[in-house]
Parts: sequence; C-alpha cells; structure tokens
Amino acid sequence: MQHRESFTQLDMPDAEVYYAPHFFTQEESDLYLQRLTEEVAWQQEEIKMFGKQLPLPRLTAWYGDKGYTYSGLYNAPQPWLPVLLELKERIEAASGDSYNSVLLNYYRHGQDSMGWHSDDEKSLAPGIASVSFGGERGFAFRHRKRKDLPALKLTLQHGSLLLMQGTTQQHWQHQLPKTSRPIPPRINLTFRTIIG
Ligand SMILES: O=C(O)CCC(=O)C(=O)O
Repeated sequence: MQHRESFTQLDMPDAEVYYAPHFFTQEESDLYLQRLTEEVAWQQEEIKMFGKQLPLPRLTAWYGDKGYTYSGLYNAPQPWLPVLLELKERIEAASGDSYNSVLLNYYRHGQDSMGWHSDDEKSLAPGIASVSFGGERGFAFRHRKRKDLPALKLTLQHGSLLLMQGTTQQHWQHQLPKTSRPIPPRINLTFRTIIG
C-alpha cells in the first residue's frame, strides 16, 4: 500500500482490506463505465449445476497474460485493451502490487450477483484489487471460521477501489448479493496475479 491517505482500512481480523470510495473522480468514472461497456468483449458463460447448464447471473470477460480456471470454467486470456492497461497502471501505483490479469463482471441489474466465495486458488497471489463503476451495490465479507464475527457490509461506489491483501482470502469470503432495488448496470474489475 503506497497512498494510504485516501483509503480506510476495514476492521477485519486476519485480513488486510483497504477501501477508497472515490479513487476515481466522477468524470473519470463516467468515462471508464462507458468505455468498458463498449470496448470489452462481454460473454454470457454457463456453469453446470444440479446436472443442468445454467447461465451465470452476470456477463464476464478475462484479459491478461495468462489463462485462468474460475468456477470450473477455463478462461482463455484475451490480450490487454488500452483502457485496461491504463486502469492497471493507476491501481498498481496505489496498491504497490503488480497484476498480470483481470476478471471483469457486468451486472445488468439487481438480480445479477456473485455468491459467497474466496479467491484463494493456489495459482493466485494474495493481492487482489477490485474496481467498481456504475450502479452502487452492497457487498459483504464473512469470516470463514469465526462465527462470532458479524458479516461486514459496505456499498461499493462508482469509481471506488477495494484492496484485498495479505491473508484476507484465506480467512474471509465475500459476496455481491442480489437486490430487488432497481439498479443501473455495474462493472467490476478484479485485477489479479496468476503465479506459476
Ligand atoms: O463484483 C464484485 O464486486 C465482486 C467480484 C468478485 O467477488 C470476484 O470477482 O471475485
């Protein structure tokens, strides 16, 4: 972590999580939302559940230097787009980590979501940077073992940056729950480092 002043560290034992609600200005955020909506090759992936092929409740895309298996799906890497390299540089300067790939999620409305999980695959370095543009959505963390700790909830704002570092993925899960509120589309990018 380099620029601590714009980040708040969340009160989470066994974790290192920092949140900057206005990492990007309103103007930058509006422009990135538009560029990412138009330039990214969004795909509707399917997963097998209960013996059926079901569409994921969001659109996805994977860019970077290396492929990645996620939710049992192999994501072949697409070469970096200029807009993604621009974002990667800004975020690397703030986090002090470096990333070689990015998973993008497009939540079309409040019924698109992502369930409880940790990004704790052996092939992933511990530092993950999560950037949000568009409709504000609730986000939650829960400790994997300490049932005495309540879930920690926050709202991921347009232009925000959430850094999950250290042992966060080992000890905590996170989710983006569905909501019945009418929500404009939202784009989330998680910059990651695949090792090996
Ligand atoms: O959209 C979000 O904020 C959550 C994304 C996420 O959990 C992930 O990509 O692992």
